Amino acid sequence: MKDSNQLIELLKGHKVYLQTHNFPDPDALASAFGLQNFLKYYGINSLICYDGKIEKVSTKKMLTAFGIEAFPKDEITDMTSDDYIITVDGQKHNANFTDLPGDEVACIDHHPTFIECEYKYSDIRITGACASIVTEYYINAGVPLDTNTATALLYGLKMDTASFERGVTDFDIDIFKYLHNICDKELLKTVHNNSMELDDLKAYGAAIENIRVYDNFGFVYIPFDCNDALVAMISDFILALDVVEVSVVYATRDGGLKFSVRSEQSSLHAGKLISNALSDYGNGGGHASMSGGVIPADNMDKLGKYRDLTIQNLFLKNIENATK
Ligand SMILES: [Mn+2]
Repeated sequence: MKDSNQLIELLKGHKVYLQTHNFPDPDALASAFGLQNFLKYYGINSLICYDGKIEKVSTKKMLTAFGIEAFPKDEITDMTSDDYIITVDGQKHNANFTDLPGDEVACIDHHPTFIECEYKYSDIRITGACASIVTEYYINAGVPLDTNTATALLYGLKMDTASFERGVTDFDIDIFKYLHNICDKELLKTVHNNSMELDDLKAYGAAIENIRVYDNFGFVYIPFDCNDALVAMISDFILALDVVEVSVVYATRDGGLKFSVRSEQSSLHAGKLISNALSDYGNGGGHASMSGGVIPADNMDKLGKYRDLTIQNLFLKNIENATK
């Protein structure tokens, strides 16, 4: 168990930023918000920041619903190398984590580490959501958790675990029980409904039209720009098919390709699969059950004339190797 006093002592007297991974999702924002309020209890003010955009309308709505203030990096012009950064729901050196001027002194995350980084305070645990780790800070330190913050944390936990069906641990369930008793159930329902956007339907349509299934491997290309969250949603959607146990979904993105992989097979690690499959063309990584990656625009030529076939073969070859 981590002693949050160490974190408080470390931050005292410094300007503190809570940086989430780029293109933050509900868990990243809820975790940063929860941590921000936790630190406030000790008189430490902090600012939530991120690179990229908040693309989903539902995630933007979440900010309004819970009163979360988060700033894109372009709006933060006065950060210096003396300022302290806590990386939340992500780690320094990751492809989805922009290196800002501040000093990354602390990390609170629930993803596996791909590139080691020395933090003065590090709390990295593999759980369903980063929000669970942040909630435990309140419990262990006996810091009062208000209804609004609890509801935000529960929303993050719910979203990141696909309503407790993905990557969920006993720890997450204990935390759920705790948050469930405090949260505003009506508010949670309001934020949770209305999460589908009209544009999403277009992507679902393309997925239904383009899906190819080989054994229990589902493969979808969406021939237009989709945000990261939507690519991930389509991947979950494909996985819901009874015959599909591994899904690979990719869409056009900034001239390159954005990938999302899901695996229900315990013998097939989604993070390793994408990392290996894309190693010569781009990068990727993630959990055993879910992962993501990109092929940047510069490397698109490398895929050759039969791009989709090349990609498909990269994955099939690696699936074959992994399950040998
Ligand atoms: Mn997360």
